[in-house]
Amino acid sequence: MVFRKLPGVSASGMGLRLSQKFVFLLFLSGLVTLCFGALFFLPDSVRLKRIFLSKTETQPVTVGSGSENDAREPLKRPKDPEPPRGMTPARGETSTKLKNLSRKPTVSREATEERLAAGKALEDFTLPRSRTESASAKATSFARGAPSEPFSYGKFKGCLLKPPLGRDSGRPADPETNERREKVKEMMKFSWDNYKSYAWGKNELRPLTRNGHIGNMFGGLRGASIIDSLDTLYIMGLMEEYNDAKEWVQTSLDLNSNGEASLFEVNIRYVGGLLAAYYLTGEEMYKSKVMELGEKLLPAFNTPTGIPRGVINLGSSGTSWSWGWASAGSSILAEFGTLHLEFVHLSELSRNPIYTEKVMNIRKLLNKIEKPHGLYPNFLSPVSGNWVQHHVSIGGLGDSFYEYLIKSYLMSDKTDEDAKKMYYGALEAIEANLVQKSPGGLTYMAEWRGGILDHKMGHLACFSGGMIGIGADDGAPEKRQHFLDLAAEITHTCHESYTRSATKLGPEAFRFDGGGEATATRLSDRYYILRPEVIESYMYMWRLTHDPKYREWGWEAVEALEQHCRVESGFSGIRDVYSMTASHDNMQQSFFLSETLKYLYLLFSDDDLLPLEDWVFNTEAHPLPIIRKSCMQDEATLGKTVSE
Ligand code: DMJ
Repeated sequence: MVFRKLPGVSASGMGLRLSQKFVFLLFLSGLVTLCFGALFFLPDSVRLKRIFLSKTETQPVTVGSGSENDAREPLKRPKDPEPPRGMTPARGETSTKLKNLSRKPTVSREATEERLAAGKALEDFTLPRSRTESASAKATSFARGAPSEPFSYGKFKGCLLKPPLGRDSGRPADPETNERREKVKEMMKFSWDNYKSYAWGKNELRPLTRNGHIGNMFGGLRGASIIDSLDTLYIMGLMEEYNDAKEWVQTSLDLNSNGEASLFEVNIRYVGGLLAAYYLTGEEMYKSKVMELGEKLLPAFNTPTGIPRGVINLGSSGTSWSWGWASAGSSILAEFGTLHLEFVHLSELSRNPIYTEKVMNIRKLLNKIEKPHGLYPNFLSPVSGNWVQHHVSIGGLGDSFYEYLIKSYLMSDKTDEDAKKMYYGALEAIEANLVQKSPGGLTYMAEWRGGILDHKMGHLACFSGGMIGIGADDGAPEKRQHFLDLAAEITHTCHESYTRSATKLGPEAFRFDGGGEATATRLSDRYYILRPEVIESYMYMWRLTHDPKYREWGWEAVEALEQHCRVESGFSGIRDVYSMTASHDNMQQSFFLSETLKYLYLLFSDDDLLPLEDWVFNTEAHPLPIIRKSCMQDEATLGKTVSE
């Protein structure tokens, strides 16, 4: 609009009429409001925004949907962008690639190990150029106190107490146990082959419709089943399959995605899977991939408290959001509390302390904040650093936070005293407030809602048998036997939730009120999606006690999986564990390959396959080595390798 003096019209000031002035002012104030308002829509990382809104909360944009029942694997996943493709297999798309892959010469596990022993894989770690520059700039500013030498794979192997794969790849002497182990290996091969035939490169297999599932938990990253399977295939000696997986990571894993991902899921599956593959094989390619990915996760921590939000854009914006279903823009305990193991290893490999600093900051905040009855509620504001709701659970939303406390202590070669203190403190509060005994004598972990107990235990909470078991030995001397007994009791209860169903598989959640015990009372809790937690506890309890019942229980699970979940083209979850007429959910979850089958295989193997003296498993069952700082810094161990 152009303002000019009109002839013969009385005017004042700039020669504008009063009404024109008013319109002009109105326009100006509208413009200013618009500009200021626009600041709220800028990503957190934009400087302008930080200048103007530094002290205030930048309203978190919320995305996706999910269920408060399970932060680790939201049941109501954010809307699936890939509609089922009916019975049309994804074969056409992948067959050429598969043909090419099958022509590649197979590298045997022995050859990989020999090559490593000869020190050929010990090239210096290099990041892609642009990332190296920014990573090294950060490294310089944080370098004080960090070891200056680059990570040496040879030295790392020299610091292991035992060979990772044991004497004979963990093959048990007892023929029946070995037969059972072979059966589990066959299940893995069957799951893998079908994934490869029908869903290659997608995230998961839909075994009924014979196609791939992408989902939107991984922000456009693909191949979740491949990354999750690398270490399982390797320890099972399925080398042709392992080599196909490795080849895919090398040539087709595209980290330049621009989608919105769950920070937690990408961390436990992709970061964990790549780290484990690197530590087991020494292939530098895994290391550079995981470092590239790790750096993409860092912007999630750009919040006023440094507590990351749940969803992150993996593209250059690095914008992050809270889950739409999480109370008041909060972050979830089981999500931001399940980064520690992987991030410490990212620092270990890159010699860049920034990753450790990010997770230590979370630790510090949680340590300092007041806890109701010593418990850690599931929702925390990344802005104020305060709890948002007083809901406490050892199952979904809370679970792996506790797991990572004790595993951080173990992975630090028992030097991380804060983790130890926090773990045993939390366990004491859990015992005082949540652990219950049913009238029928079953020990279980109830949930806690602001002081009111909900007498329900989720399948997810069944990992706690194993967790309490591996932490028993480092508890106060007078408590050790008690912890081991508690671990056994919880594992027993979880086994009961399986034996009390028609299929001998356990429901998603079971209750101890309304007349029943260890059974699901709600229709919506009756499903089983190939989850590992109960079998995970059998595996740990077997290693800790060698009570043969754990192997028997594991075998019962194998038989039930075979009978109810095996379909023509893979394994599928079922909708009702109490019905013998199977209704399949058409999903072969990637954690079935990574966790359920791996834990079963370890259960029927000798203890020297991935010995607990050297390895901790992340929450997706990816083995990460215990970091022996003093050994790694010791000159004498340079070049030393443990003989396989
Ligand atoms: C896995 O992704 C991990 O075990 C996670 O910690 C929980 N949910 C699934 C398995 O149930």
